[in-house]
Amino acid sequence: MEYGIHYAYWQHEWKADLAAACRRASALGFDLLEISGGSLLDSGEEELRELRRTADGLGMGVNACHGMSKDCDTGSDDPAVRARGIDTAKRLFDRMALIGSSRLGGILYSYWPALDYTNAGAEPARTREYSLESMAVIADEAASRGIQLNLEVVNRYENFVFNDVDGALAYITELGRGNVKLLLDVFHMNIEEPDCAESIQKAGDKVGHIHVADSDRWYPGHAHYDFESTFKALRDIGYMGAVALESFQYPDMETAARRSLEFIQPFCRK
Ligand code: LER
Ligand code: MN
Repeated sequence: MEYGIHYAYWQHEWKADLAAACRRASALGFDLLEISGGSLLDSGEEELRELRRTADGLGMGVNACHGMSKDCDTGSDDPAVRARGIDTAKRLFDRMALIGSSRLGGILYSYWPALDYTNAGAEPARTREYSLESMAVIADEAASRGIQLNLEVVNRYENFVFNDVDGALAYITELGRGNVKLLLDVFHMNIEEPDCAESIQKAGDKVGHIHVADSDRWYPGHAHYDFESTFKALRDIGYMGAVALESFQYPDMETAARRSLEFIQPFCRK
């Protein structure tokens, strides 16, 4: 398994220079740089080409993760908002071509963070229908460009469409698109899943990407999340994809990155 780092997301300092972030991640020992959809949309085309040249030169992978903003909510009652979400996904796909990335994860099926996490005022069944309708369009467009989507399962305080593996599997089964899998983030799983390893087993070949942080969202190894059983379950299902660090940068960015590497890399290489 490759071990990556989702840095630009938590540290806007890095947003300004993606190629530098890639060099820094590679120098630390990561195999992959994960960048936010926001950085993709905000960066100039030349900057993205430079990121690709840098990543290719270093043998680094680059992938993207995006949470739709509320005005791009793909499950909104407002057709104009849903259309903006679909258009944002297409613009992300255009930018991904520039960096040679074919995997997009995140909250594409709704918006994030949903601080009104009860989705007040909306009818859950209708929200889900609109979300599925938008995602069918987005997934088909992604498939035509050879892109895999990994829908992120987040905890109840951040979204409401689904919050656990059972709900997410039911959603993607109903969607019925072969290029749509799940992004399982152990921070969210630790809140919502009765048994994280069992949930990974249940998701099986639908696991498309993994985010790691410890139970307190510091670097892995800082608190009490059971990485041993999680990585055993990933090996059991034959998961060969990427694992990306998405933690708070405490006590500082460098220390968090180094400690997570020391702790997680041995699991990835077993
Ligand atoms: C947010 O909690 C998260 O896990 C991100 O990956 C959302 O895109
Ligand atoms: Mn995540």
